[in-house]
Order: sequence, then structure tokens, then C-alpha cells
Amino acid sequence: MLIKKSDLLTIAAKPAQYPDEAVVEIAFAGRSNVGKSSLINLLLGRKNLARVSGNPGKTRTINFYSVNNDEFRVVDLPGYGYAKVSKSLSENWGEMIETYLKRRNNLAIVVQLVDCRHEPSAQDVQMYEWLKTYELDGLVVATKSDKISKNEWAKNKNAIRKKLGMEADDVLLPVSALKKTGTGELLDIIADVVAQWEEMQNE
Ligand SMILES: Nc1nc2c(ncn2[C@@H]2O[C@H](COP(=O)(O)OP(=O)(O)OP(=O)(O)O)[C@@H](O)[C@H]2O)c(=O)[nH]1
Ligand SMILES: [Mg+2]
Repeated sequence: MLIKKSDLLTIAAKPAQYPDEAVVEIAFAGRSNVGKSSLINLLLGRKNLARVSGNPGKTRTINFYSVNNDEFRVVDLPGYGYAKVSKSLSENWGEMIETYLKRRNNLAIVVQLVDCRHEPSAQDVQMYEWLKTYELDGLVVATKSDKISKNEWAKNKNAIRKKLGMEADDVLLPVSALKKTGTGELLDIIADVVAQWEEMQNE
């Protein structure tokens, strides 16, 4: 899939601020600081489209990006699980994420991000189970693959699959936004999802 153009479409905190549902969306979810915004920039070939920060909790709204003049959209969700955020604020974020995931009719799949170095957290597991319930699961990206060796990855990938309860045909892809590796396959999967969605609309 060729990414020719990408733009920030809208920033939303509540459903009334979401864009229309005419275009298929691919959302990115994962704990704060896992690398969602960095991966979106890498995928879309833009350095600073989505804001990246060393401080967890950078993305606090739902950010909609339009790709190739609304051929599809990429949605950057706020990160969960950052302890230093006050409880009420983090509850608010959870609600923001859940509201979007639950009621978005044009959402085709959620790419869930986990850190390749660590066992998924309880919240990661909860998120994956939740995605399964809504049939939005099946694609997990392990970020920051530049930080571990091949041998470590061989071990960690099994641990990640097991902890999340991924099925044999669910996909787990290592990526590195630093080394710019691993996005080819991810883009291929996204292209398939977009094509399938379009087919469904034409039926
Ligand atoms: N080494 C390395 N660092 C990365 C990679 N991806 C992201 N980072 C760093 O991780 C930090 C967090 O990245 P973000 O992309 O802002 O993470 P996020 O998931 O969007 O975080 P929130 O917006 O807080 O939810 C930044 O300092 C990035 O530079 C990667 O593949 N390798
Ligand atoms: Mg972010």
C-alpha cells in the first residue's frame, strides 16, 4: 500500500466531536509510552504528524488522521495505564477509549501495541480480551524491537502470545520506529483490511 498523503483530520474527546463514519478506521491502542504515536508517524512516513514524547501520557485525546484523502483513517488513542495520572483522569481516559471502541461502526480493527521487552500488563490483557469480545482483535505489534536481541525476541514473543491469549492465526509483529523496521507487513495487513471493508460496503 502506498501512503501518498496524510493529514490530521480531527481531535476528539467525545463522540459529538468524532468525524463522520463514512470512512474505514484502523485504531492504535496500548499503554502510555509504548510507541503508538511513533509507529503512526513511521507508517505514514511523517516525522511529526502524531506528537511523540518521552513523557508518558502525551496523547490525551482521540486523534483522527486521514490517509490518501480519506481512503482510510488512522486513529491514535490515548494511552492507558500510566500510574502518575490522577485516578479520575485515567478513568476518564478509559471511558474515552471504551466509548470510541464500543460505538464506532466504521472501525475495522484495532492494532494493539505492547512493549517487546516486557510481559503484557494486566491492562494489556484486559484490552485484548475486550477487543476479542468486539471482534476487533488479532493484530498485535511489539514495539521498540531495537532494544532486544533476536534470541530475546524468540523467547518474548511466545510469552506475549501466551499472556494475551492470542490464537494461532492472530498476528504478532515486531517493529522499531527507531530503526524503521517491521512496517511492511503491517501496511500489507492494513491494506487487506481496508480492501475487505470496501468489499463489504459494496455487497
Ligand atoms: N528505542 C525506541 N524508542 C521508541 C520506539 N518507539 C517509540 N519510542 C520512544 O518511546 C517514547 C514514547 O513514544 P510515543 O510514540 O510518544 O508513545 P505513545 O504510545 O504515543 O505514548 P502516549 O501518547 O503517552 O500514550 C518516545 O520517547 C519515543 O521516542 C522504538 O521503536 N524504539
Ligand atoms: Mg501518543
